Amino acid sequence: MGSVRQNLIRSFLVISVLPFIVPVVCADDGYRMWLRYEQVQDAGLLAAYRNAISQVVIEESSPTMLAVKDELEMGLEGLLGRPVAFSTHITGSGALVAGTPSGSPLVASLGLEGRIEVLGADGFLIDQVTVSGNSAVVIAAASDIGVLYGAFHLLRLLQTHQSLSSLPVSSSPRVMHRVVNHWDNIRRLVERGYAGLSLWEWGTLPEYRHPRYTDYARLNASLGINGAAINNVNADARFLTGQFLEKIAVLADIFRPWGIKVYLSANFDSPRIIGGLDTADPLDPQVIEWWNKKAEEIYSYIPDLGGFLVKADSEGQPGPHGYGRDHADGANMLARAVKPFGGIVMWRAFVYDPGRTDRFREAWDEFVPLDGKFMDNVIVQVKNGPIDFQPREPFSPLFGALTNTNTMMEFQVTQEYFGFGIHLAYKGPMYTEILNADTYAAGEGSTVGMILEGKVFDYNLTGMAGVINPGTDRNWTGQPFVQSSWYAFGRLAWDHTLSAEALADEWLRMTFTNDDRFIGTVKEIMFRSREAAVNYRNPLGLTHLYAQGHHYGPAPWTEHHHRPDWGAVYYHRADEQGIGFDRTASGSNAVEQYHEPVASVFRDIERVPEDLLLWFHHVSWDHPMRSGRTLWDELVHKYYEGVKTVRWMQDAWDSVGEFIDRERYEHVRALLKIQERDALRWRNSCVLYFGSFSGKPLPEGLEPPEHDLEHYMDLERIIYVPDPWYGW
Ligand code: BDP
Repeated sequence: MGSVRQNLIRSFLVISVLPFIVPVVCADDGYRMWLRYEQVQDAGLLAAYRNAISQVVIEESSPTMLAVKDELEMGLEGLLGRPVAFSTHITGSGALVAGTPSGSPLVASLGLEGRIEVLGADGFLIDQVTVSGNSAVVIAAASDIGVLYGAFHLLRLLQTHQSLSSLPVSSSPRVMHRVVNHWDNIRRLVERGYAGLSLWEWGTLPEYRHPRYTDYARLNASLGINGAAINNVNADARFLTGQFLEKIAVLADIFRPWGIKVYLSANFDSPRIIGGLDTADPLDPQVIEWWNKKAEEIYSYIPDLGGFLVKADSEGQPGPHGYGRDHADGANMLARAVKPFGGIVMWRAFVYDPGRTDRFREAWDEFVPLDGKFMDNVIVQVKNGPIDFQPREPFSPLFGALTNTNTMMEFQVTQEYFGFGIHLAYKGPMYTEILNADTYAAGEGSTVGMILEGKVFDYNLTGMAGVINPGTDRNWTGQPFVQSSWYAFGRLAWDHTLSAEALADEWLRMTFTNDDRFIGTVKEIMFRSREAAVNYRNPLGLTHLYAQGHHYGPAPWTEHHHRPDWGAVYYHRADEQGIGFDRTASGSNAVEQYHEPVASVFRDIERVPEDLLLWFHHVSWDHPMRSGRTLWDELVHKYYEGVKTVRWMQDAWDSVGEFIDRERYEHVRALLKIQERDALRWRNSCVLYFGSFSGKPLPEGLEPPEHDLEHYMDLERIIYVPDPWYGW
């Protein structure tokens, strides 16, 4: 974090000559993300914090406790605007004590064991205590990692200007495996990444330990993330060879003190590709033996590898089907190989074959018959919706259907379907919409979040994964607000009951400023941004109208003859009568995959939520909507509303420029301009194209599209696609 010290010195100089409360706006390139640790500007709070914490007492010296020490040192010095003394014993009032009862006699003497035990290994407690007449704040946990999470939480309280009188706080994670997934390739191009090259420098590892690796681990650990699958699920088998394992082992060493385990995406055909066998049949003894040996070798490099992540029999990736076997055969073979080392297998359920009736149905149809057949160190990783990370999908019906198979969530943080590294689209509300959805799998209250937590079915492994996009861009994510979705994902993986609003608030305070004038406006921008993204692309339950391949601009006209489910017309099914995909009994009947009463609600055109309408019904253009408009008019209005919101976002952002640094202000401002251009193109393309079916005019009072449909169809070929991985 090279610029931290410089910024601190600058802030200190300004603060020492001016009275408190003068906004200090320093240059910021976004590198520090939400761990900025700028000095607290509120004079009263600053004094209270300085009073409460004037020294830090840490008795333990494990690598993780050294990480705790480093983080507290940097964080407190920044926030309090002065160095804080570190020692192994209390010298007076105002101590911050951090440790575990088993490693710190001081923490053990506080009699907190009972309160700590109930929090589990990763949980923490922060409280005010008195030690020999001195008041102190204690961060206590059963493990060093728990202390680390507590330290980050305390720093977050200070960063967001919380009063310490709200102590005690205690917290523990609701799921076990809180994992980020990288879609990074050996060539360092990041699939759907949009923020530079892969963070992992294969050319200089294992010798060079780029400082960014540690900062990456800190950022994730601050959220409670405890796993990172470092390579693309479209996996290159060479990652499993010694040449790369040696490099990956160094990453694992760097991440370990921060509580982050490395996972590897494994290519199912590795025994053939790098092993010299002529089959990868999961029941073939030679193949089994190959994987057992391979696991042994991998664990000799990385003794605490988390395990494998596998995309099999999906979009051209090899898998057990190629050998006449099923997903359970494939997953269990790998699970047996890693079991002796404590590893697990995250087996993805993102599967769909060409030519079946309805892509929506396929994951459920393939996995439900296998329920109960997976080993207990397998966890099936399911995308939030039945299709593919679209701006709005109903929850995947697999949540609630796998009663005897560990099931985890896969969210996407990177903006594959949300405008890449350019558009502003905070995904927090999308995540909570899914997590809070009630599946009714075991009666009312069986929300997706409760299922993930293992509260509905008896899962022995629980987890949540997020596909993140950091790359070599100085601010890690390209569009700065992608950081907010990463933040929200990580915090929700810790506790799915948190609200997207509270998380936006926290993130803004930590990432930009605590000035309420800024927070109020920008929180609203964030909140409206997701719905805008839905509205200008695919409102009312339309989906996947993207140009195929890169998924940036609109191409609702695309037909794919070999893979109909890779063309947009497959999804919207517009004709002269109406639009939408009939998934009721008269169509694919995918609604039957949901429990009651969800199935009945989705199947009923009068009761289905309107924002999911066209996911489940082919609806006549004249269908009356709740607004009193016809479906056609409503659809067009939604498209126009999307653009209007983006224009509002631009104005709102302009109005708060004075509260933050120029760099990030101007960056976002420029990106919003591009977003407006793109939103217009989406709106005009879709309205003109669908109008060619409905034959209806634009509702009165709306500005007509500037060009005709042919013009917008041409743009699909002409306009540069900002994604080096895709290759334009
Ligand atoms: C799709 C992406 C593709 C991924 C795939 C997956 O377009 O790049 O490989 O998901 O999740 O959304 O496997």
